[in-house]
Formats: sequence, C-alpha cells, structure tokens
Amino acid sequence: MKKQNTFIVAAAVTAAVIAAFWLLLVAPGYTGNEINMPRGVTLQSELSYQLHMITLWICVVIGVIVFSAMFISIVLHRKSKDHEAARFTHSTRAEIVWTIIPVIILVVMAVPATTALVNMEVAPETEMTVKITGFQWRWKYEYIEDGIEFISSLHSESNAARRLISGIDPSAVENYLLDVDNPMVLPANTKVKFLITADDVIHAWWVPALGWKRDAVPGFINEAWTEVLEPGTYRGQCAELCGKDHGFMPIVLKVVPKEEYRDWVRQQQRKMAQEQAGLTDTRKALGHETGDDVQPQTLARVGSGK
Ligand SMILES: [Cu+2]
Repeated sequence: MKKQNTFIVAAAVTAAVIAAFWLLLVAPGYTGNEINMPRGVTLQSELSYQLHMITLWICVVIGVIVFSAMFISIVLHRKSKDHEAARFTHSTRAEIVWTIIPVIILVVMAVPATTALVNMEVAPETEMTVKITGFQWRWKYEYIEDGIEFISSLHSESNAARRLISGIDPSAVENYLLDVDNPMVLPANTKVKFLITADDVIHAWWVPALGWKRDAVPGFINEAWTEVLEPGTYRGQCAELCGKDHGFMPIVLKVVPKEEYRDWVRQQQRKMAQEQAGLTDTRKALGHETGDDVQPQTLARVGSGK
C-alpha cells in the first residue's frame, strides 16, 4: 500500500512539473497566434499587458496549489483507504492565513493596476491634438494645430461587398470591414492628445494596439493620449452599439516617420485649399462678389446638379 501511495504522489508531482513546464516555456510561444492578449504598440498597452501577465501568473500559481492540494487529498485520503477525516470546526490560524495572503495578493496587483490607470488617464505634455468626432456611421478627424479636417468612412470595396446579394465574396476583400477611404495619419515618436466626442449618438473610438478605448458622447469631450514608437498601420472599430451600421465604421491609424507626416500635412492642406478655391469659383459663378452670403444648401444643389 505504501508503494502505491508513493507512486500516486510521484505521478501527481510529475503532472504538476509538466504543467508548470508547459505554462512557462511552451505557452508563451502561442502568443504569436493570439491566444494571449495582444501586446500593442504603446506604453499604455505594454502596462496593460504586464498587468494581465502578472494577474495570469498569480491565478496559475493559486490554481496549481489549490488543485494539487485537492487532487492529492482526494487520492490519498479516499474512503477505500479508511482514512479518518479531521473533525475540527474552527481554526483561527487558518482564518488569519487565508485573510492575510489574499490581501497581500490584492495589494501586489493594485500597484501595477494603479500605475497603468494613471498613465492612461493623465495626459503628459503633448505635442499635437486631434479632435475625433463620431457620426452615424463615420469618423471626422480635425488636426487642431495643422488646420486639417476630413471624414473617414468605410472603404468602398468593403462597402460594396457588405451589401446583401452583392455577389462579392467578402473573404476576397482585403481587410474586409477594417479599411477606410481616409485613414488617420500620425507621426511616430510624438505624444498626441485626442479630444473625443460625437455628433448624434454614443460611439466609442477603439484601436486595440493603442491599449485603450474612449466613449464618444454627444455634448461631452473625453480626453486620451498616445505615443506610438513604431511606424505601422493599426486597425480598430467603433466599440459602442450606435445604430444599424455600427459594424461598418472602422478606424485605420497610420503611424509614419515625422518627415513623412509633415509631407502628408502639406498635401492635405493643399487639397483643402483646392476644395476651398472650387467653392469660391462656384459662388462667383452664381453671381456673388465673394460668395460669402450664398447658403451652403445652394452650393450643394449646384454641386449635385439639381
Ligand atoms: Cu459608432
């Protein structure tokens, strides 16, 4: 019987060692396949990731201890072995231990959690500001310092494929429902402040790689900030159920080197100046000296040929 017990304990210990080995060495390899939480590209997302990993490992250690104790007790103290159960009803020592240990664990978790939250909520000295406005069902971006503004809508290819009986296979469309006509462009290595609001109903601006999301609420301005170090294209979506086309207002953020960003700004400013000049010509064609007194609706009618 003693031999059998030794075998059971040895088997349990071996199983625990294999489980620990798998979790420590093999499981991290799966992060590339996105079983784990994505790591993101900002300090905020890194802090969230670290908090997630600390919490995960605390859960793993607790799980291994609790389940080991449970299975070892079940096997070694089973009825067929005539094990006599302890008959105590109260243990002050046990109660002190199972109160103090969870408190210590909670305090250990509260430190990185508070650090991450403060980092997300308190914007540092930022270098530029972008106002983001949610509409049903598109986003408007206004670059406050550079005087640029534009609307970003679902890309025409995705828009065509999403129609019922369109005959287009959505899986053949690149970045289906995650592509836009005018992506938001930001410079790398730059602290950017976002002012987020909405014009009709509540939306939420969410790019997972940045590590946060913010509600866009009509009449309120929510602040957020980011600093992306690596250039790249990051995609997201509206994260608040905002009407029938909620699933069709994606976000595309292109982070480019600073020089490339300055070129893009100049290009956008030229484009806006040309559009403005086109409007002035239309106004003059309508017989107005400056056109300032022409109602926008009239211009829209002229533009659409009605
Ligand atoms: Cu929305």
